[in-house]
Parts: sequence; C-alpha cells; structure tokens
Amino acid sequence: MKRKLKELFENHGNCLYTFFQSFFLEADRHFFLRTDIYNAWEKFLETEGGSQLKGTYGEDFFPGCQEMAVRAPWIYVASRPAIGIWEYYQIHTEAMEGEQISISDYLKQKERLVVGAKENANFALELDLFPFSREFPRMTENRSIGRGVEFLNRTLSGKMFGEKDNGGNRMLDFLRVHQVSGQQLMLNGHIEDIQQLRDSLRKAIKYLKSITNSTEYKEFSDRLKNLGFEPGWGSNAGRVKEMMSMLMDILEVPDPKTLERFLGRIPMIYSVVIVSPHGYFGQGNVLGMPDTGGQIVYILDQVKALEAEMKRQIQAQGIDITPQIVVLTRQIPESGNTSCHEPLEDIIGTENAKILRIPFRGEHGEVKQEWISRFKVWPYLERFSLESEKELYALLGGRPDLILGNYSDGNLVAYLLSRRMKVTQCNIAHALEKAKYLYSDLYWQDNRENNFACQFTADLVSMNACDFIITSTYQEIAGTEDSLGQYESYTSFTMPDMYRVVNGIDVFDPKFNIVSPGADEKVYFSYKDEKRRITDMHPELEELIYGETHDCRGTFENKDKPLLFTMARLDSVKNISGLVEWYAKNDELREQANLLVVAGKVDVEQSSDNEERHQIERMHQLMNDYDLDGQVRWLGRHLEKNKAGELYRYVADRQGAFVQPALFEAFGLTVIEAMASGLPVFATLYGGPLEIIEEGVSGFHIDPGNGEASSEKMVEFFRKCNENPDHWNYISDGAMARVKSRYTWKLYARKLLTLSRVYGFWKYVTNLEREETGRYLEMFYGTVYRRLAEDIH
Ligand code: UDP
Ligand code: LCN
Repeated sequence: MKRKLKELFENHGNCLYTFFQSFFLEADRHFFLRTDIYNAWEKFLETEGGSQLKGTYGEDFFPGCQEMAVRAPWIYVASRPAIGIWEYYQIHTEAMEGEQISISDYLKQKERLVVGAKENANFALELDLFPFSREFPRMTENRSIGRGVEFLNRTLSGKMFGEKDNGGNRMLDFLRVHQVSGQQLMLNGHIEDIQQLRDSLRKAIKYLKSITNSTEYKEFSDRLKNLGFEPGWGSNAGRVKEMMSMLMDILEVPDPKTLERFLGRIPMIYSVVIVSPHGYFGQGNVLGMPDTGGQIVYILDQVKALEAEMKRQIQAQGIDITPQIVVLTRQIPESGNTSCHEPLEDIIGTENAKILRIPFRGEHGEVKQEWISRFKVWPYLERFSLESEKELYALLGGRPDLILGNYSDGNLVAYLLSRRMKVTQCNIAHALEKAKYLYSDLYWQDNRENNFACQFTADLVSMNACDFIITSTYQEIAGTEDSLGQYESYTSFTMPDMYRVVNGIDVFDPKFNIVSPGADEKVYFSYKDEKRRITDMHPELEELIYGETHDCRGTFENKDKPLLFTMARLDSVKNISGLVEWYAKNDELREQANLLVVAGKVDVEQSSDNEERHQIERMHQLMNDYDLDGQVRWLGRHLEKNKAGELYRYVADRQGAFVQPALFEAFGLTVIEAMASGLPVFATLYGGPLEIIEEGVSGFHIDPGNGEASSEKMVEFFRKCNENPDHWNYISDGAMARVKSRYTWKLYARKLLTLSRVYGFWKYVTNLEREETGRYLEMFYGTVYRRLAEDIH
C-alpha cells in the first residue's frame, strides 16, 4: 500500500468510512464506475465531514479510481493514476485498512460478485501475454503511445547497427529478397558482402553524379546491373542517387529518420487484401442496412487513396507493375436491391481494385442465403478464410504483400489468412462492441445471444497476433486522463466461468500507430467552394427539408431559422433520440433553431432490426409528448453521399450546425465530413470527436450524459452568433482548417504504406516475429475460440 494512502486511512478513517458508507456500502449495486465515484467524491467534499478531506491525498486518489467492486465490508478498487497505468487495492472499511492486490485477485473478487464464490477460482484459466513480450522493446512514456514505428526505428536501429557490420549484413540480406513477377529487385548476386555493397554504392553514386538527374533508369540500368544493382532504386538518376546515398548514410551512421525514409522507398507492396466480412459491403444502397455504416465508407475511400499512392510510389521506384487491391467480404445471395450477391465487383473510381465476395457455408457446405448479424458470424469464419485463401491466390496470382483486417471478424480472418499465407497483418478496430456495451465481459452469460465471449476471444487473438495496429485516434488506444481507450479495455478483464485476462494487450506496445482517416474531398468540401457546389440539387434538398415527402415526420413552421442537423444510423449508441429529447426540453433552443434528423426509418414496420425498432418508437413518443412536429423534421431514409455532402453545405449556407450526440463514437466520420464542409459541430466527448475537435476553436464537445448542459451550449453558440456574426465564421473556418491539417486520405495512405514496409523490415531482420506468442495464441484459438464458435447456432 502506498504510504500516502496508508496515512490517509490512518488520519481520516472515520471520515472515509462515512464516505464509503453513504455512497457505496449501502447502495443497491456492487459496481461503480469512474463517474459514479467522481461525483460521489465531489458531493462528499461539499458536506461538513467531507470538507476535512480537502487538500488531502484523497483528492488525488479518488478521482483516479476507475472502478469499485463492493462486497461489504470490503471495497475493491481499480485505480488508474495515469494513462495506461493501473493499480488495484482492497480496503476493509471497518478496520479501515487497505492493501495493494494483484490484478488477478481484483478480478477474482469481481467474479465472486457475479457468480458467487467458487472453489476453483484460483485455478481458472488466466490469459497473460506479458511473459512473451518481456524481451521486446516497450515504450514507457504515455506520450509515445501510438507512435510505435518511430520508437521501433530508434530502439532497434541503435541495437542492430551497434555491433560492427551486423546491421549492414542484415540489411544486405533484406535487400536481396525483393522480387516482383519473377524479376529480381534491388540487389543481384554480384554483391556478396557488405564491403562490396559499400564499394558498389560508391561507384554507382559517382557515376550518377556525372549524368543529369532526369536521366531515365533504362538508360543506365546495364551499368548498374554490372555493379550489382537491380531495378527498384528509382525511376531516374536523381532518385536512384538519393536512395543510394541514404543507404550509404545508414551503413555509416544509422539514424532512424533516414532509415524510415529509406525503407519507405523500398518496393515491397504491390497487392493488398482488405478484409471486412460482416454487413452489406457494396457501393450503393447499403449504408443504413443492418451492421452497415462508416466502416464501409472508410474502406472504399481507403482503397482509392491506397491505389493512387501505390501507383505513385511504384512509378517513382521505376517499376512497371499495376497495384492490386482486393476487398474481401461475405457474399449474401439474398441481398435485396444491393449488389452483395455478386462474387466479384470492380470498385468505382479505381483502376484495378475489386470486391471479392465469398459465401458463408453451413456445416454441410450449404451456402447461407440471408444476412447474418455481426454477433453471429463466428462459426463461419474459419471455412470462409480457407475458401478465400484459394480465391485470393487465383485472383492475385500469388500471395498479397499486406493483409488489413477490419473490426473483430475481419481481423480474425486476416489473422487466419496471414498465418497461412505468411503475410504482414495489420488490424483496424473501428468500433468494437466491448466499448459500446457496458459490462459485456462481466455479464457475458446474461447476453448469450450477442456471443461476446467469442468475439472478445477473437479480438485478443488477432490483436496480439498482428504485426501492427492502426487507430484513428490516440484515445482509441489509451483513452484520456478520464476515460478508457478501446484497446486499453482489453488489458485486463474477466468473463466469469470462462477465463480471466490479466495481460491481454499492452497499450505501450510499439505495434500501435495512429493513422487517421479523412473525408472524401471530392464529396465533402467547403460550402464556400462555389464552383464545385451542386446547386442543381437544391430544389430536391429543399423538398426533403421543407416540402411534402414520404418517409418523414414533422414540417418546420418557421423556415427562416438555422438548422441543427444530425445524421446517423438509428442505433441506441448514436443517441439520436437523446438529442431530440434535449432539444425538446430547451425552449430557447427550439426558438433559435430547427432540428433536422436524418436517421433510420419512420415506419417501425419497415425495420427488421430490434434496436432500431425500439429507437423508432421512442422518436415518435418524443415527437408526440413534446409537440415537436413544427420544429423537428425527421427523415427516415438514407441519403446518398453526394446528397449528404451538399446537404452539409446547404445547412452551412444558412449558418446552421451539426450535432453528433453519441454515447460513444469510435471515430466519427460524419464529424469530419461536416467540419470539412464548414459546419460548426457539437460532438460527443466520448470517443474520437474529443480528439478531432479543439473546444471552442474548431467546434464543441458535448456530454451525452448531460443533455441540459449540451443543449445550453448550443443555445449559447446561437446567442453569440446573433450578437456577433463573425463567431459562426470563426468556428467554421477553424473546423475546415482542422480537417485539412489532420484528416486527409493522402496523409493516411502514405503513412500506412510506410508502416507496412517498416514493420516488414523489422520482422525480417529481428525476432519481432514473436513466434512464442503465435504458438500460445494458436492454442487459445484452438481450445477456446473454436469451442465458443461451434456453440453458436
Ligand atoms: N451516411 C450517409 N448517408 C446517410 C447516413 C450516413 O452517407 O444517410 C454516411 C456518413 O456520411 C458517414 C457514414 O455513413 O460517412 C457513417 O459513418 P460514421 O463514422 O459517422 O458512423 P458509423 O455508422 O460508422 O458508426
Ligand atoms: C465505425 C464507427 O462506429 C465510427 O465511429 C467510425 O468512424 C467508422 O467505423 C470508421 O472507422
């Protein structure tokens, strides 16, 4: 137990007892989260007794508590004194004694509160990945989290090039392995050792200095071949010289930045597979279908950006080959008016990218015809991956150079494919369920239909097996001072009667890198960009907003007010009905602005999704109870993206604002789309938007847990805009500038391709392969995952 905490208990025992008793020991539940603890503590400090604790260590300790588990007279505490750092305590409230306990003991107590005391609790299956990574470089500063590649380059290059010629020799080996379509790249057999490499580089550079930079590679390829060099160094003399000089520098004094630039130019990536099985993956009529949202938008934009960047790089490397990208998804024979039944589809806006659809098959090989919820895809994935492997070999004519997984199911399939095909694997989470459903781990048995145990097992396997992970924001990995990160929530947790995780993922692992997505610049651009505006569409938009149209409820009484606009799937986590309620209860806001909602369907009979049906009913209830039909317009339809793009701008023309009120939002593509269009945005502080928006500069944060304060913030904004019309412009310009500087697909594609090469390099030249972890995970997959998946019907 920390000295300060011990002193606090010794000196203020009685007072603390009152605190524990009034807020926790006598409450009718066992578990309390950070906000409960924080609010209780703040409240207690205001009481007469509590005021004695002001200025004590309690003010540091209690606000840092993330969770309490209470079994009177015991209280078990999970404390997070800093980002990524955890400590666990048990406190006997009567004796007012406490001690630090292990994570395992803490989790055992939580289990006990859910399933009762179990004799075999000490022998439950515990997952601990820490021992495997003991030898691997690990970051220690929380500001380094998410910048893994910089850290790896610094640490490993120091190590590798530290011993004489060791690094050089390994680099030599690495440069020899590159080939494309049977053609040798970079180095040929003439160069046998490091000394020869240095000599050849010197001669080649001397020669290249004697010709003009723009001389094409083919003009001097024979000469370089005789010195031991093959294509891949650059398309002209200038580029080749630059790259060779970088290598000379690295062999002389290895500096991590040069190493990264050098690796960033090595021709290694020509074909990429992107895996995203669940939902409806298509290019039209799919958004808003069950399980189908921003992930699809993200991937289609990602493909375009990656193809363009791969083409540019391959050309600069002086190689004549067309890059190939395949999006691997599930084929759904009964796919309504979408194209999701087609086995192969070209991706619009690309030269050579395709969607490959492979069916899910039942036990006897029969093709599953209908859509299958993301909660129930698990039993199909292994078979799906085997069939996909065959089809991918046939389509690509070989194995890909990189496999990107998306969400839990895509990441698991990416793991299965990468493992068999021996390809670099990258994971992308999007929005994992663990962050969305409170206690989905602890009470997994009460939610069996969602199969969380199976899903979290898949997550643990793929997160630990992959070579690197990219996230859209920092907080997706490690959260903030106050909140947990999506990945951090896998560090330790328990699923009673299943297994206990004491070290599931390490947020300090250098495999994490932040690579933020963008918003398609062709579709989402500034409202001021008159030339590109789609004004022809305005009559149609006006009809949608103000006219008579089906699929909608509400007609604005006063058409001159600015619009508060929101657009999302009608899932409960999106909290659209919450926003309607805040608006309904704030008379001044109702006076200032009209609320335009684009979400779900208006007719409950048209929805097959239970969660959506419930939300539809709630929306109608609110419209009735608060008499909202003259001030709220609810369009129950999906807007095609060009229409949505022009709608953001139309709302901006009238000095409106966009609202994203979600209870949790992993990233929030609509947030950056609205900002790129020049709309001031009010977005949730739980998840990506907290990082995207700088408060009061490029938009505003709202707390979905505090509707009154949120709607008041909007009132304040419109009030300020009325007093000073420049206020709207200030936030609008700030929003556009923020997106331009941070959230673009061009930046994304460059960074991702560099990461793939750098991780590929380190994997090749060091033991980053993590073979032991791999074997452990295989066992976990085989014994736990497979059993859970087989139990799903
Ligand atoms: N979207 C759209 N039309 C609609 C509703 C949504 O084009 O009627 C798009 C929206 O522009 C965004 C995506 O769907 O690109 C939703 O992504 P976001 O990250 O905001 O949320 P998700 O659905 O992934 O949770
Ligand atoms: C899924 C979500 O729920 C969103 O928050 C993200 O923006 C989207 O995926 C793309 O990553």
